[in-house]
Amino acid sequence: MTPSPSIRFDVLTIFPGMFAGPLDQSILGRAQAAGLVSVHLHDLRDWTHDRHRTVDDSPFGGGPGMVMKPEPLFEAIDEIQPQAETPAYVVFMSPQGRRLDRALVDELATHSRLLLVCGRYEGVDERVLEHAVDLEVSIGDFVVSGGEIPAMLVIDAVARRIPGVLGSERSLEEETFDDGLLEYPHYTRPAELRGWPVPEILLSGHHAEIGKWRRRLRLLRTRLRRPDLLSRASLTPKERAWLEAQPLETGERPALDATDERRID
Ligand code: 9D3
Repeated sequence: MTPSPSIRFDVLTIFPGMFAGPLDQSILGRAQAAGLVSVHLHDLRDWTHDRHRTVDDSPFGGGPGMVMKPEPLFEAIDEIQPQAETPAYVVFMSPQGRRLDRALVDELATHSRLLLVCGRYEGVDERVLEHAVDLEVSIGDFVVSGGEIPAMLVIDAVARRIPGVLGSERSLEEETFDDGLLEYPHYTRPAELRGWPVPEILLSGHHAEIGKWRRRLRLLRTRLRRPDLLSRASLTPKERAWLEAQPLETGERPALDATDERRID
């Protein structure tokens, strides 16, 4: 038996209670029960020294909002780091960070231990970022209320890259068929619902034809919704030529109308 790689997440937050539900369900719950993933939550206020357990202060130089005080963060990180054999790669969740994508998820999954630090308030004292943080990560160009939900998202996405976390057949599938295209549309029973039929081909039992139909829809749908993905997707020259020849409005439902900004024409 080869040992299964596992990953440990430490999370530093003023809201550890936010993490209980989401991480204990479904795939992540099973992965934790199987010992493939562990999540250790730490309440930043445990490293304050005043009666009010203060973690923020007003910014030097003035301006709106509050800043996370550096001392509780430094002391917490110093105490959490030796709690396991390997020191953690320290990630600060921040709107100023590197945008999370598949490549970054894979990079993060190469570490056996991640310490995710969740920000609140307008920001954190810059010295923490300079001296205690390895990487700042953003989940996208929109504002959320703090680093906790972004950290959960990182845990979910990174844990899925650990062998055994998904069903073995499913993770294999994700490796083998990761051709950079969007998925084909899915249907289940009933074959007709409120007058809306399932595409006839799917009921035909002609598996080769169904496979071709699905591939065509994946190509058309990727071009319509995410043309940015096509340059790096694995298409045969024949498929590229076929797609070039298709009218732009093919293969999508009418709900995508002329004003839809995803249209490329
Ligand atoms: C007014 C300037 N805002 C910066 C865009 C202040 C601000 C808003 C929200 C500062 C921090 C936050 C809390 N957000 C996060 O901590 C956060 C976040 C995000 O808002 N978007 C995308 N990724 C992330 S990761 C952490």
